[in-house]
Amino acid sequence: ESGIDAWLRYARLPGSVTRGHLNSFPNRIVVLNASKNGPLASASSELHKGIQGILGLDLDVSSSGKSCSAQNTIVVSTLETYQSSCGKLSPKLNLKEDGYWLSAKGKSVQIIGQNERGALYGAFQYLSLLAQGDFSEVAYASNPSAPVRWANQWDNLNAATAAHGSIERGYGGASIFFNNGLIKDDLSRVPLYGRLLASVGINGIIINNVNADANLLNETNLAGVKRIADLFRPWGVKVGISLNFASPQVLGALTTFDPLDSTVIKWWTDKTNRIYQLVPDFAGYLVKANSEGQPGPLTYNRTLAEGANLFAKAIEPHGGIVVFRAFVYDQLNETNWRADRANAAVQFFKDLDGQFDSNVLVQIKFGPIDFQVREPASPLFANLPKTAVSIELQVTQEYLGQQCHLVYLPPLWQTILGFDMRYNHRQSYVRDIVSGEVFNHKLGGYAGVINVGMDDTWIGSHLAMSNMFAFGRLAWNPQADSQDIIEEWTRLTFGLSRDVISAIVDMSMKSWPAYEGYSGNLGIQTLTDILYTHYGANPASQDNNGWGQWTRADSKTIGMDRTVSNGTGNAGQYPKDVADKFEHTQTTPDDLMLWFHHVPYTFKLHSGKTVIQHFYDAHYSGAATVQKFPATWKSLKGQVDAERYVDVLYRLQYQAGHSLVWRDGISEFYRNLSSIPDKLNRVRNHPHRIEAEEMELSGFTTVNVSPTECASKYK
Ligand code: BDP
Repeated sequence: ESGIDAWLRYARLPGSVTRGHLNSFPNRIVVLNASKNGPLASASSELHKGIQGILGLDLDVSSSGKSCSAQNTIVVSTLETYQSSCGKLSPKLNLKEDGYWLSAKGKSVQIIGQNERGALYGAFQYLSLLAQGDFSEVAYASNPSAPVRWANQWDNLNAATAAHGSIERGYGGASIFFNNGLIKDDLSRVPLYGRLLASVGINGIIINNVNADANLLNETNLAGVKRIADLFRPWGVKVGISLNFASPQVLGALTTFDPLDSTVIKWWTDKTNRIYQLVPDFAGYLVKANSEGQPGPLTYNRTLAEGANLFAKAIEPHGGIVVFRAFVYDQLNETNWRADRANAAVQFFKDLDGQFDSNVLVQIKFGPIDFQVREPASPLFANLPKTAVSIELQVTQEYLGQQCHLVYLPPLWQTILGFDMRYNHRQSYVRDIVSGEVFNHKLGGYAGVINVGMDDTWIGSHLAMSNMFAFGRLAWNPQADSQDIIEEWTRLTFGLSRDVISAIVDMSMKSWPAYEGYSGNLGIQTLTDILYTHYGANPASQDNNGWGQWTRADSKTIGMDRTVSNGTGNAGQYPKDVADKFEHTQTTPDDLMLWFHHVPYTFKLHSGKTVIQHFYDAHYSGAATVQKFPATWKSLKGQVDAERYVDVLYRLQYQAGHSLVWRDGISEFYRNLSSIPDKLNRVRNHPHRIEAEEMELSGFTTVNVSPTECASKYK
């Protein structure tokens, strides 16, 4: 169990579960009118393989026969083919693009997709039921919440090792796509990744870093992009790429990259036409422009919309889309108390509403800053009624423990997706804005920064894969229950043992609140190293930095004042009902108090605790929660295969230890700064902790530790 098959292991069910079901199981799979190497063909081979693995049955597979009489048969088809060869399906189906109908009644199973991709999704859904030992009769249609459900990879073209390209914020090894500035010869991981993505309804992928290398557009690499697209196509995953805005200059040797210049327009049009010659179903472009040093249209005094539309016009005749990232910010003057990076997206984009072409999708990070452990939903979601938008979530745990900490993310994502923006005083959940429903857009959707690599565990940790699984499930149905998702994932990944399921579900559901507890609470953001690594405790780096991620902590007070009356005005970027709520401490929830307000450490929260005592308590209880994880996991010994048992245990023990570093580092930092002691007298007083500098180990010497909070006596 290396992890390579993730949740698609198709492990044989025990006889006690299959008893009575094998005799009444269909004996063949019939696929109607499958295109060559398309998703229907994958559906059929996957069903065959899955049923063989799960049930030990070797079904006949055919593409003809008396398929319409569904007796003894699993029929797999698109709706159109089915209706033309077999007549109307009843009930009448209202399938959206990529949707499916799944009916399983004893020996008769129908898997009917709105398109081939939908049929593949239905097949995976059916296999998931079987793999969980669920033989109950079902008959239902399922449709995705939004048309765009894409993985974003931040892979670089350069070499991280001799053999593979690096991945920005990737924790699962080197790139599966690139090597030494080129696309790899060995792309054998690509179809395996496509299979995982398809199994949870992901229909597109951006293969390279948003900090994009123009060389991806050279002829050799475009031939490689075609090879990658050919390998993803059977899984219904369309390929797109991130663009470097200055490509016409850096690659094309033009003297300019001005988006309104005719030579630039021609350059991009030719490039786009060439891409579509090679990849006729190319998904589109992702663009990070004028952000964190990336080139963009502002250099030429053109608007961001003019920049986006440059690509939109080139790609429109081919049916592609342009995803333009809203992650553009400035306001990094820390001495100015009205400066606020959180304001940037709305300030850059609000006035452009209505100026984007209809095939542009503006991709918005879930919160106004950057994938922090707690943020309010980005106000930009409620400021672009005339523009199609999507939400960007991060599976790779950049600020959230980098796969060395178990942090199950759906509960965090759902605080955002379920947030009601009250646009025009009407119910307007973020999930309904990104689906296109609230403002009536055809386009809309989800991007997940996933960053799988060459590691057998894909993203670097077995348990973290539940986040990738859940990203797909939530993009399909943002109202799905987080706990149901982790239960399903656990059964598929670790089998049906009740102990294993309850242990993993319990740890996962507790993990985000625990991580928030020991890494930064009350909306102060993740108090991690902000300068570069984004890993480990470093509260001092949260001020005096040029990244606009500030706590504004001094010896008496803490928090960003984002009110309209006194602060940065950020609260006022939300629609009125919400703005009014965030403007005042009385109506701001505790978990966002320091996001919106600058208050004394002695400020009393709604809970009745002071801010400083809440800090201490939360850091202790968060760490205490994860202290129990190793013991919980050890209780499963013998019920989990040895390979994954050892790997997971190692990580949970590490997390338990690192949570103490977090707890003590943060608690002592604020104890020193505020001079207010912990009422329970825990801070600075940790009798059972083993101090590294007091240990002896040959070959090791004592050194000073930076940041100092992360070691007692700074050693
Ligand atoms: C930040 C990451 C950086 C990304 C940037 C982005 O630290 O590596 O390039 O976001 O999303 O969080 O563009």
